[in-house]
Amino acid sequence: MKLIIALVQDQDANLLIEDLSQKEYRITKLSSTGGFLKSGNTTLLIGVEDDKVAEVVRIIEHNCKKRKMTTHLLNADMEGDGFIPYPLEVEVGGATIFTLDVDDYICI
Ligand code: 2BA
Repeated sequence: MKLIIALVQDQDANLLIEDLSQKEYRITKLSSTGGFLKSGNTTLLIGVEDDKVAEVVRIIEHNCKKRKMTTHLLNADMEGDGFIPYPLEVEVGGATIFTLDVDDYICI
């Protein structure tokens, strides 16, 4: 069994969850915050059999779009004291996906 951890944009989360649920995947949705933009995003935990990982990744890819976002906030690794005087544009998404081996799966 695998645990898929998918970081997606909030705008894509509802349709993605609907799509996965219709195909009977079980999902936990967590509200999360991106470390760089410091804005909200969504983390999904999806436990699946090994042979379903590729299908889930395809469904995520189908529902999650790339978007351009701008920030004026400085990060810890940038020089300066708070704000960037010009907008910094970054491309976010479609999705960041981690796939982990699951040692044990117990529902009591
Ligand atoms: P954020 O950390 O808010 O990052 C938003 C977008 O900003 C990233 O999009 C990337 O395009 C850009 N970015 C991030 N760090 C940067 C840096 N040091 N310098 C310049 N640009 C930077 P995505 O790569 O699509 O990531 C979207 C969200 O997925 C991230 O939001 C974060 O919450 C999560 N994520 C991405 N990679 C991750 C990782 N390796 N570990 C944990 N979370 C990750």
